[in-house]
Amino acid sequence: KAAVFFNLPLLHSAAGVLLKVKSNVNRHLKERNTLPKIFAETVRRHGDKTALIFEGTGEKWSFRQLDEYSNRVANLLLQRGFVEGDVVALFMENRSQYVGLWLGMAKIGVEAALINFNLRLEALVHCVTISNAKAVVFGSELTEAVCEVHSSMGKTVQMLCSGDWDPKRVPAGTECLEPLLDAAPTHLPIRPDRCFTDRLFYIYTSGTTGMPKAAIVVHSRYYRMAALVYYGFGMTSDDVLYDCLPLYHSAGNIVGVGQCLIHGMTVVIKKKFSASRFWDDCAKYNCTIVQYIGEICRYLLNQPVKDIEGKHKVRMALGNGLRQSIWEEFTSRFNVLQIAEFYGATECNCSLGNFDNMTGACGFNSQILPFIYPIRLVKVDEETMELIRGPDGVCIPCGPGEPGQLVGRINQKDPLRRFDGYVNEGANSKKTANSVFKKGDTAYLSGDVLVMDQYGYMYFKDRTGDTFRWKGENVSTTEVEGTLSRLLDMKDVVVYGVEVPGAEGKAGMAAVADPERSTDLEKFGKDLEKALPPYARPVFLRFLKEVNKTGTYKFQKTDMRRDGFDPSMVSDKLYFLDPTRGRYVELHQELYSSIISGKQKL
Ligand SMILES: *[C@@H]1O[C@H](CO)[C@@H](O)[C@H](O)[C@H]1NC(C)=O
Ligand SMILES: *[C@@H]1O[C@H](CO)[C@@H](O)[C@H](O)[C@H]1NC(C)=O
Ligand SMILES: *[C@@H]1O[C@H](CO)[C@@H](O)[C@H](O)[C@H]1NC(C)=O
Ligand SMILES: *[C@@H]1O[C@H](CO)[C@@H](O)[C@H](O)[C@H]1NC(C)=O
Ligand SMILES: *[C@@H]1O[C@H](CO)[C@@H](O)[C@H](O)[C@H]1NC(C)=O
Ligand SMILES: *[C@H]1O[C@H](CO)[C@@H](O)[C@H](O)[C@H]1NC(C)=O
Repeated sequence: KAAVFFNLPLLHSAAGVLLKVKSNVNRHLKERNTLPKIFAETVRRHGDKTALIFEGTGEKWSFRQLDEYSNRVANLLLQRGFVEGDVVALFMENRSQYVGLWLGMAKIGVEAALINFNLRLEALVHCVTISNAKAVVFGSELTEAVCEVHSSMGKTVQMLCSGDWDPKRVPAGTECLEPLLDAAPTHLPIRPDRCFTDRLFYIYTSGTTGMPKAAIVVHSRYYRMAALVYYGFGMTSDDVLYDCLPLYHSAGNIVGVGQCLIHGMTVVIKKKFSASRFWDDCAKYNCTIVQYIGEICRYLLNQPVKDIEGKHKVRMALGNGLRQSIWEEFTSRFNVLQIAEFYGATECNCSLGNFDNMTGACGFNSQILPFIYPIRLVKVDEETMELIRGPDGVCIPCGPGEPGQLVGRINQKDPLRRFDGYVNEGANSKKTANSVFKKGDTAYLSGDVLVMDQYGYMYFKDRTGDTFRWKGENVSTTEVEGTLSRLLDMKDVVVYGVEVPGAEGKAGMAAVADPERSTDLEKFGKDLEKALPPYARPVFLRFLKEVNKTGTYKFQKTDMRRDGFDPSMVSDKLYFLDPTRGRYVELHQELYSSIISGKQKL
């Protein structure tokens, strides 16, 4: 086995960050602090400084204004009989009051369920129902979506509408929020006896399959996620952060907005990511940090070169999912000095951070600090994600270069390492396993495959279940997507495996969003031969106008996987990589039949 060479100065500073956050968490625990109490301290320090800027309306709120607004929310809910532990669903798109609403609820121990504003019908009802919400606060822009499902929600659920409302269009009994808030007192409500490990709000994990799950976010988790990023990447309260991510997710609402509430940073909230306006906004507001997620960086590279893209003050891009294939192009073209790539899900305790700007890495291994941060990579069947265990029944740790699932040991007594789980209990058991580090322990399963190099740097390899096997090799869809997209001028490319009767494993298929039909297949085939080994080259291609994405720009593969490569099922143009000719040919019904029958070799 190759040895791992640790970068000692890096480990030193990372250990420092962890210990700092840990000691802060312990202090907040001891003082029975909560996020609203920490925010009160931020208001005391920063008062009239701008807390939030809402790009779009240009509205600015100082820390004091945000505090007063959230006090009104808290007082209104108290008047309405809401008590600690009640849940209120928040369903709004572009409301500048979003942060003030959930913060106000938190001030009296009411928990917000942050509902994805793209949801409709069953999924929307599901999310509201599992949260047990007593009220729904919705933005007037979503009136129609609310009307569609109102009859399926409990009769006792109070409805409050924010914005330009029309009493004739909203469900019967709906009240308009703003006049009620204007009438509510601005003084600080009496604080409930909540502590750092109590529930703050719920965030729904964007299941690419099945219904969303509500993940519990406790005060300490909110603090920890925001603080690890703040200290780990050396931010200051003078930074200005550009946050164009949805506020119903942890990246936008915790990692981004948390810097405002906890550390007094000005945060610019953009209602919706816009690739063409991105650098203009950054320049306009003097932003020094931008957030990214998923495919945002690729969309920016896809834009025509503009003067403004080099004339901003952005020094750091913070996020996760920047593909290795475009990492350097991104930093050099946009002149961003540091990529602060981190890894970590809302409900996961095994976060990682690339604290020293190492190209392509999302963090580093801390085997050397097992007592501070017990995480590791363990061997799995990459296709099924099943853990591979040794003769003693314990999982097998990976060496350098060996891909494995990231796991974190669970210790419920340690606030940094507890697992708060999901609202629906059944969902919990799939995310934890026993005897992972040693016999009888419990660990959190991230579901993601990473690989570590000999220096201990960790690189993201693939999402859950996204690896498939073809010709005896493991194909990482994330890697292939990155390569194809680069070859195809940054187009959206989705890669997945499809079953072919009689063939072992799954054949690779790539769906390419190409509305203008500008792909030169001849050239693409040649480029592919240089860029990818034979087993990783997609056997089938599907060209379509656009691919479906989640609110956080993750591709939705389920439908396409189901459609497969049957020309009678798919109206888009399909192609097949003819192995004898080494080029893509159109896939028509006859060719399809001969592939299915095994006559045509793959
Ligand atoms: C929200 O967005 C909709 C559509 O984009 C717009 O009509 C409405 O005025 C916006 N409301 C606010 C409060 O920004
Ligand atoms: C951005 O910085 C410039 C120069 O320091 C200053 O004149 C301008 O007012 C700032 N803009 C904002 C929105 O703070
Ligand atoms: C980070 O790495 C890039 C090259 O990938 C380099 O240009 C930049 O100067 C580095 N930034 C810092 C802060 O070291
Ligand atoms: C593919 O992954 C499995 C486990 O997931 C492993 O046993 C096998 O060796 C891998 N194959 C290759 C060619 O890397
Ligand atoms: C995209 O989503 C829509 C609506 O859910 C669905 O009808 C359509 O089939 C999807 N498209 C693809 C290519 O999967
Ligand atoms: C991750 O969260 C789990 C669940 O609470 C916890 O037990 C574990 O210690 C955490 N891991 C790390 C590395 O913080």
